[in-house]
Amino acid sequence: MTVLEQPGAYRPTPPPAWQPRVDAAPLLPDAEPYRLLGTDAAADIDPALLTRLHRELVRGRRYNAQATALTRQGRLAVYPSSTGQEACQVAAGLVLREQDWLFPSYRDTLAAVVRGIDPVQVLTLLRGDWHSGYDPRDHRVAPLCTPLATQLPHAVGLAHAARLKGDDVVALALVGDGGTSEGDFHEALNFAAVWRAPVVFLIQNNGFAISVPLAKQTAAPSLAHKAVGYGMPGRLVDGNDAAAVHQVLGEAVRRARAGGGPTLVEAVTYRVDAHTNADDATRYRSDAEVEAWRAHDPIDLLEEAMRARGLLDDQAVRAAREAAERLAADLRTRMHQDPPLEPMDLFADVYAEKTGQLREQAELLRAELGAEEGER
Ligand SMILES: Cc1ncc(C[n+]2csc(CCOP(=O)(O)OP(=O)(O)O)c2C)c(N)n1
Ligand SMILES: [Mg+2]
Repeated sequence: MTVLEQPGAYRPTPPPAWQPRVDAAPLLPDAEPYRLLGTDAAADIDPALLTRLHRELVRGRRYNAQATALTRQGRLAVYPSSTGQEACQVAAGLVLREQDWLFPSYRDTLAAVVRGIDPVQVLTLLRGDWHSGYDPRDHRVAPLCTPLATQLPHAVGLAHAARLKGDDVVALALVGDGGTSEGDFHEALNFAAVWRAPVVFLIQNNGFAISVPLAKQTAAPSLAHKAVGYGMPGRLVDGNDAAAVHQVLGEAVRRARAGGGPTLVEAVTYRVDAHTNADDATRYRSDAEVEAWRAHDPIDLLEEAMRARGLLDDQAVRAAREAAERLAADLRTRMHQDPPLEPMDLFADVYAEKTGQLREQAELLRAELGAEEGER
């Protein structure tokens, strides 16, 4: 007879795993989105940072307007504008060190531009010309990701691998409010916390997943609260306050770099334009709602705070706008040129080794191109 078979002899004690392992309270986000601009603490922000943020916000607004115009001229297949969300985009593009990695979604082209990639290269995917117009390794920016939230496990994998190798690398992954409902979001956050991976997740909560408002997406108190369930801190920040987003992301990046593990940041912002140029937003939201958010505009908030400190005058605003016009003019000129395209490139760089199906498709295309050539 074994001890397990003796009645009353085996009284297992609960294993320690059932007990809470960390105190939940320090992980909880603030009740209200954190703000800096317009508060007393704004007096301490580095003037050089404010000037940089301002220049990039103004350039970003113009870049979005120009890219949207290019869709009407048939030069871009589709454009998901980040107008209204520039504070998140600019902060994400500026907050990393050179060796760090950014993992953007399709909406985060401005963050990639701010990080230093040529805007024409950034827009190549949305033009439909190539898989990605830039080499991710050149600027440590992963390809723009259209399948929702799939960039998040990639970011965790890269960050975890860097840590195992002893490389000083932090990954910053961007995702939308809608993307938080994907399984990839759960898997990425869970493993990031278990492995204490040096990764920061930034949710840009812009109110909608195409036409679906956040209230239909989740019953959570906030998206930042989701962090607690994974055992990482959640931060809630005003996504239109560029200084606040930059500070909160900066703290999270430093924490990750120091071995403190991941952070989930929810930036509350608003998608002022439609989902893309192909969407009619008037079908699911009111003009009054959009106007209310225009009154909380990221550029206005920053300009007000800078003028209050004597850090911005009309001449500086004019100079920022002129720089933005130069970017737009350059984008127009170069996006109106037809790039030389090699159709067979469609099959390059998809897999290290082409699958049978891809080889078959490549042969079909080659035959078709050959036939066209013969007809000429
Ligand atoms: C896995 C997957 N499912 C569905 C879609 C179609 N889709 C494209 S954008 C989008 C809405 C995403 O909303 P959100 O995550 O809030 O990002 P936003 O567009 O607001 O920046 C959906 C459902 C997709 N791209 N990928
Ligand atoms: Mg959204």
